[in-house]
Amino acid sequence: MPMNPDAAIEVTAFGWVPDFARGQVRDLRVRWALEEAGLSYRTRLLTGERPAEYYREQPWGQVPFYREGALQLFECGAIALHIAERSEALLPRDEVGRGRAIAWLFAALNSMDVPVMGHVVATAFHADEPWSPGASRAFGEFLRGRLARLGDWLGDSEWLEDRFTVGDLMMVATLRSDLALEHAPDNVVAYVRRGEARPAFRRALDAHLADLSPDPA
Ligand SMILES: N[C@@H](CCC(=O)N[C@@H](CS)C(=O)NCC(=O)O)C(=O)O
Repeated sequence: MPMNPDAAIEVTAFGWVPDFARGQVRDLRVRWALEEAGLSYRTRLLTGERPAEYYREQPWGQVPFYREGALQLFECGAIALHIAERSEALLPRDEVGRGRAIAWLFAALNSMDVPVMGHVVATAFHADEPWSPGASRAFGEFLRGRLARLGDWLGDSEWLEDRFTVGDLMMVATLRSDLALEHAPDNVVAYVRRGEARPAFRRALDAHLADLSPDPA
């Protein structure tokens, strides 16, 4: 869906981030879910210092933040689930399919995001610390174990269950950084590339990048 300044749904994103974060900020996950669901949205871009009031919206001052009428949501998982409830493209209607999709959504944000973020923080964010190499090795090993099991689960399947769901959206989004994928078996890398090839993902990525100014405010 094209972005629409009159849309009822507003997504808060950053108006500038450093190069390494472009294409990785989590508003992209929300945009992708909206694209899959066929829902149009507008963006509110945060630039410069975050205003004190913003911490009353997102307790840590982070993005994404989602507003739709009286509903205000933070946490990309909660937002993605809310969007998925509106569209069978993301959440099967039958109880079993719906439950499995939600289980994978939690798995992405818990079982997988913890080792991914631990590895990123230890390896990249604190690269200059003396403890970085040891912590990076430990998280790398933890992550490799999780990715190997995910590869076993996937085998040669296209998606985590018998069709694409919000669980795949969140799993692909969680894994699509070089630091994570360098530890992944080939079938997991192919799975992530399959997710990134979806037209809805491409539209979301283009819109995310188009909203980012080249210079900090
Ligand atoms: N658990 C939150 C994490 C959000 C998050 O980490 N946002 C990052 C961008 S991807 C952010 O706003 N970072 C700036 C900061 O923490 O000050 C979610 O999944 O929505």
